[in-house]
Amino acid sequence: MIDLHAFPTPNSIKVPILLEELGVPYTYHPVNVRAGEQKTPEHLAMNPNGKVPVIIDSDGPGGAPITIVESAAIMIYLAEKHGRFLPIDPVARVRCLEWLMFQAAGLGPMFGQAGYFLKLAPEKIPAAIERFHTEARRNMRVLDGRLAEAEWLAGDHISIADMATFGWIWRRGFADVDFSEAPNVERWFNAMSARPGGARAVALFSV
Ligand SMILES: N[C@@H](CCC(=O)N[C@@H](CS)C(=O)NCC(=O)O)C(=O)O
Repeated sequence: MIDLHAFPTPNSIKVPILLEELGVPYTYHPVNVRAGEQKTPEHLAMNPNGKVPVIIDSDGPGGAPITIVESAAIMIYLAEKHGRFLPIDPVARVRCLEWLMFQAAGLGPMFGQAGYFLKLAPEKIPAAIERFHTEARRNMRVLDGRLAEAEWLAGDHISIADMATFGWIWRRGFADVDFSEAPNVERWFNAMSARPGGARAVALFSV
């Protein structure tokens, strides 16, 4: 059994998409990040970085419980444990890991910072808005280029790279990014949304 501590956020939704695709049972524990619940002592004991998502797998390595933070690490752990969605073929595997890292270190942070400076910052800082919004849109075009040449990010088959990338494309409005320069991302997003994992994870986070 997996305990999922999360909230309807771009980084959180990756995990229920994968759990649904794997058919692994889990219990969702909402952590209201708008109310600061990610900074409580109980949450910090699980994740000293004070963020979501976190999972606890009661059946971890050697049968012992394990707590895991950082969404990309969670995705790799679950994919390896269940032997799905992290390709074995060396080329597809390296493509999967490339796009997983692109999301975690590039597209995700740029969308997050663009949204912060556009929507939440107490003062409007034009240089910061210009920097991060431009970068978010550029990352979207890079993603579009990959999806123009391949059906899925790792190649012919869906992988954890697609599931990880879905969250910020789902929440693209926060960063003021759309599909106008990214028709291939739109095709891919619609395909992801129509799959059981995408549809059920979105429904979970819509209540
Ligand atoms: N690198 C982390 C980022 C996690 C993250 O930024 N989570 C956000 C929600 S998408 C959060 O917890 N925000 C609340 C906060 O920063 O206090 C991961 O991929 O898990």
